[in-house]
Amino acid sequence: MAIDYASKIPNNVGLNSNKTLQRALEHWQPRYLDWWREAGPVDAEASDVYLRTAVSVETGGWAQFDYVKMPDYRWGIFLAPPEAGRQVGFGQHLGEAAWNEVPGEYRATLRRIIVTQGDTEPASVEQQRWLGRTCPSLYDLRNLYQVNVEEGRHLWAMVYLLHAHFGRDGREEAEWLLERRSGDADRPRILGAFNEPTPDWLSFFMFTFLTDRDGKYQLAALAESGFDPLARSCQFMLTEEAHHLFVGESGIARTIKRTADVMKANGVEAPDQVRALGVIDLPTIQRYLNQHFSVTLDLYGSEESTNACTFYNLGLKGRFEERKLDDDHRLDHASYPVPRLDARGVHLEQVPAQLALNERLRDDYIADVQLGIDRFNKLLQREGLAFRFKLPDKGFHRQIGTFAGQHLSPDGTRLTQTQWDGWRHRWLPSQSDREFVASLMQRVTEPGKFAGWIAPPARGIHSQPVDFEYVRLS
Ligand code: BYC
Ligand code: FE
Ligand code: FE
Repeated sequence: MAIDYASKIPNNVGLNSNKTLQRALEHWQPRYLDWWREAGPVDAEASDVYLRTAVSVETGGWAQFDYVKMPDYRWGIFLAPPEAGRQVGFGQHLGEAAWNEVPGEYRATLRRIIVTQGDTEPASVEQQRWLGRTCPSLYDLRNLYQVNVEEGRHLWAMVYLLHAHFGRDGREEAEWLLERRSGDADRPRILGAFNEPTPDWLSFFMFTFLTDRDGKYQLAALAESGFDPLARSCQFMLTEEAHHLFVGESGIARTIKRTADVMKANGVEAPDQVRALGVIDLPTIQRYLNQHFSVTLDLYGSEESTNACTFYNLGLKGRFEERKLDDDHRLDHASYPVPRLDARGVHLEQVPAQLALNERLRDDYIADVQLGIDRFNKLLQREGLAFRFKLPDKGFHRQIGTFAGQHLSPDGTRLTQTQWDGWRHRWLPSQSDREFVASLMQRVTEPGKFAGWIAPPARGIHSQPVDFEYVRLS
């Protein structure tokens, strides 16, 4: 399924044959570019960036690498190929033909899901706006820009659905998606994590390792949707997501590697001695991990949610890999354990599975993050270091659901306010941690050279050497 690149808006949805929709999107396009210039990556307008662009949505055929100026990137609308005879795979419409149009009574609910998803995409670009100024290498700068243009395209994917299926309301929502701004006091982005700053590259790698992984799990749940255009949009977005997760995980691994090398070469372990050698000490990396993990856990919503129950029953949002699960896909009689707090502490309680879908997705996510942590710990083991990373308890530092307003330590012990105030700096990045990390963020732009706090990658992008000129700065 080739993509029509002759059009102003590259697409594989036959935009040419729907002039009204085409005009509406062509009207939105310049406003999108205004947003990109105002809120997207700084100093990047004129640089040539070695980017991957989607050219078809077939396996293996969707990535073409070449130098592109980012404002000329061909943002477009690409749906995964349709699946003949696809049926709704869960909920009360199980087994009915999947919908190509929004069922009337589900409009408001579905629009809300799409707007929430769409809002995160430009938010992340805004959060990452300033990072180009402190890139540790051209290789990393290129990866940042690749993530940025693809998050921009994910916004396009959701805006297409709003324009194509939600009429005037959808067009208004598409405008507002360009109006809200990450961290803005008056018009913030919708979800908490997307209003947090991403001030340095350690935060960026944590964000792409942890928060883009929420993207993976939420998109996978939406890729099961009975509303076929949403399912196919999300399937294609997931293929791009894999690279974002790679950028995060490999970025953290390279940071750990560099620290380990310096620690061994100098025979030091104490954090201040490690810092004096210009690398990030492992306990600081752990605190950044705690911060980003806990903020991202909030993105799954409350443990028990009637919203999630409705999304599932109506066939709008499934579970992770719903199709591979071996049960009745209705969950009328199933239960699922959720954490509850009482005077004694945290315990698990079985509740109706339909109400616990947020918790289940969060648990699936946590298991996936743990695999990444295991890989970091293998790396430490290979390096002969005793330090190990550990995910904090899921109740640690939470703002949404059962644990909101409570204080738990990373090992899950309930704390008083005074204990929390006294100890939180051990577990979350302090002002001085952030200042230290910021002090290392020196821009390196000579091909093949890397900032002192991070190891080079094992290989380059798309078989290019590591010292390839991934960005030709203007
Ligand atoms: N911050 O019933 P509840 C990505 C609200 S990331 C602020 O528990 P529900 C990406 C909630 O909206 C994937 N508010 O929640 C990653 C509700 O509001 P109302 C993004 C929050 O609805 C990196 C109320 O609290 N996609 O793609 O079951 C880079 C009660 O909530 C938060 C999606 O999230 C929060 N953290 O679940 C780029 C998928 N959590 O009704 C991109 C679409 C909850 O009182 N979204 N609230 O006004 C959804 O499926 C659901 O909206 C949520 C929340 C899972 C987010
Ligand atoms: Fe995305
Ligand atoms: Fe992403």
